[in-house]
Amino acid sequence: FIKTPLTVGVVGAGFSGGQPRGGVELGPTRLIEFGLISQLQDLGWTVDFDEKFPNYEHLKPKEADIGKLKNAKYVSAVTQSVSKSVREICEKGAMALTLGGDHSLAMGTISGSASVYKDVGVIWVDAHADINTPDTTPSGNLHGCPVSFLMGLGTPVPEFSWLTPCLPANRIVFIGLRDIDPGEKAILKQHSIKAYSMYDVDRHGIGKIMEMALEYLGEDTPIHLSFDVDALDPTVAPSTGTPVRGGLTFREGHFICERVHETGRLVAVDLMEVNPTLGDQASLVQTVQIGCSLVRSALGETLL
Ligand code: EXY
Ligand code: MN
Ligand code: MN
Ligand code: MN
Repeated sequence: FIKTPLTVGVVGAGFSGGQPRGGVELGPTRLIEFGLISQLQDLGWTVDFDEKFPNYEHLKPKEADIGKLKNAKYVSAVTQSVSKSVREICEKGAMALTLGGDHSLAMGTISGSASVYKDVGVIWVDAHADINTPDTTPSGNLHGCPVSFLMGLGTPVPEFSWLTPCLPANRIVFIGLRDIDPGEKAILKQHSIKAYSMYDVDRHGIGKIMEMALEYLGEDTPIHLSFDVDALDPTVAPSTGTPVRGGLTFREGHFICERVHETGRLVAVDLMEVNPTLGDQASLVQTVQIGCSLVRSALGETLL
């Protein structure tokens, strides 16, 4: 999967157009200020990172909404650009690490990894299922929709014609769910999508959940881990735009990352929805630090 010498390509995707709150575009800057790049180098990785973050402002169209989909043209342009960046990293045999930014970015990251690894399996760690379609979205916020766009569900949106469906329903597993809209529940059921809610985590324990998830995806499958920090309990990761009580503990979150690292088949990681402007200074530090440590775990820090 990932060629040696182990190389990770970092995409600092400071973008907030998939949701209404400002600040999440500062996630990548803060994660890097807190030392993420050198931490990964200390783990033995060669880090391919362009000091200047991609600037997406020039992609911002004047009329950005499409019907009720807010900023849809902007989201489309940015995710298309991210898709290309991730594809190029994967083509080199490096690991693609995308720092968000809001979770609409996963339209780009997963279409990018899936274009290189045709049978990629996605582990989507989130309080939310992010599987609303243009028809079911209650908010019009596209960070609640990336999975349905990747799967090609709902009324097609011409502006997203670049995004050809690349994620079959049996190539994704959700972990940590606890805030799902009725329309999303129906979609999960209709497509028999594998989803472990917090109820399942409590019932089985995170160790068993990960074994079931990995077995489901298959033992030869390249893995794309898409980690929304709001999967963690708000007491653990407070600085995020849509916090929901009753989430993963510090250890459960890290265990997920450690276990996927251990497979040796992790090809892409997204760390999404860190919003360093929400909450006080202590919340910011805590959330950014946990973001860094989740990434380090996924890249092999905590296994002996
Ligand atoms: N399901 C709600 C919506 O579609 O608006 C909330 C989505 C929040 C999504 C966050 C990023 O995970
Ligand atoms: Mn999400
Ligand atoms: Mn979420
Ligand atoms: Mn290792």
